[in-house]
Amino acid sequence: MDDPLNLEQPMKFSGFGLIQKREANVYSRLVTNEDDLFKVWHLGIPNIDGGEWKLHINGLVENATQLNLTELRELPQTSVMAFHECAGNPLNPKVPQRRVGNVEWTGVRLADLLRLVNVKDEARFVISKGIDQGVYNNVYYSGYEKDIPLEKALDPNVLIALAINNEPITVERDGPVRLVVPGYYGTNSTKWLTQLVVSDVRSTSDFTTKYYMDRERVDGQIKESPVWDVSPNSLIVHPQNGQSIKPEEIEIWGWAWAESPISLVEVSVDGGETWKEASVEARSNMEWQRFSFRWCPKSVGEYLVMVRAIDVKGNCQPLLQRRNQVSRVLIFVQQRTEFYNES
Ligand SMILES: Nc1nc2c(c(=O)[nH]1)N[C@H]1C(S)=C(S)[C@@H](COP(=O)(O)O)O[C@H]1N2
Ligand SMILES: [Mo]
Repeated sequence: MDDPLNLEQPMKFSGFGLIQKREANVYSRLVTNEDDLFKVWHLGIPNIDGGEWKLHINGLVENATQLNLTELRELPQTSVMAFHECAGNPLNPKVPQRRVGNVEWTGVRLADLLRLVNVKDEARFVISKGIDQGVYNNVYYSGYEKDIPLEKALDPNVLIALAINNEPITVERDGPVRLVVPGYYGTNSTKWLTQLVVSDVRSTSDFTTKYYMDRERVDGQIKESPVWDVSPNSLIVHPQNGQSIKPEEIEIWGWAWAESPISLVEVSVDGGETWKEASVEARSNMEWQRFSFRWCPKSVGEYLVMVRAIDVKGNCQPLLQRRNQVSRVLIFVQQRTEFYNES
């Protein structure tokens, strides 16, 4: 259906070409249930036997190595709670989807593994490879491949994860092992992980060069930037798009997040004419942050409620045409919110 205002609401399940459900109540908790967290895959779900699974670490390292599941489980385990956001459809990267959740991952720090193999001086990137294979956008791929800068790979929040919300990750989602890169878009968190390659250059895979590469025209030139850091974004949990409310005080609330902490959230109840400051909780590690704003509608009618989050670096959600464009819901204020009750 044509949606000129782009009044998108969060989706529970997604995938490219899969079912998209619109349900906001799954977002009412700080920690998203694994069942409620979106799943995205490009190539299909591989057949992995945990007993056979190995993680190979090689490239620009002194001691290339491989670890099996038992060896990985014996290394020190860390937990990180973090927002997890999909950058959207790579064929349509400016269309907002707000496939997002906030979950706790547990596993081995990538930094610990990199210390184990002793990274060479020339190293600049860590390339991660997933074992899934299949066809995406009419091209066959024998694996999924991403890269992150070495500096990010050494961030203590970056994990080789074995569990989500204290449960072992399932092969259906991403198991037995996946990379998790908190603060970066979901695309960088390679699932069904089998190989890490330390490199002095970026990966040449289509998933890093063709897809998930933002392109913008600056002074007549095309400027490319990898889809890494998550830009400020927000999700209105209450009220929901299309909801009818009574002319009484309500709490407009939701979540805001970015690679850097969010320091300010602003709300507009007049379609962006005027903005007021909401209260926003301080960031705890890499979690999303709750914002809230108390508002009493002055009269019955239709209201376009908008929210924009601003991070500590001053980056703000743009109004339109970006994956993180200003969040909005259209709501109705009326004396009675229930009608035609025929029983
Ligand atoms: N191996 C592999 N890893 C992958 C993908 C994939 O298709 N294959 N999709 C990526 C994308 S685009 C996203 S948003 C996240 C989704 O992770 P989730 O399904 O656990 O939510 O996984 C990323 N990692
Ligand atoms: Mo994604």
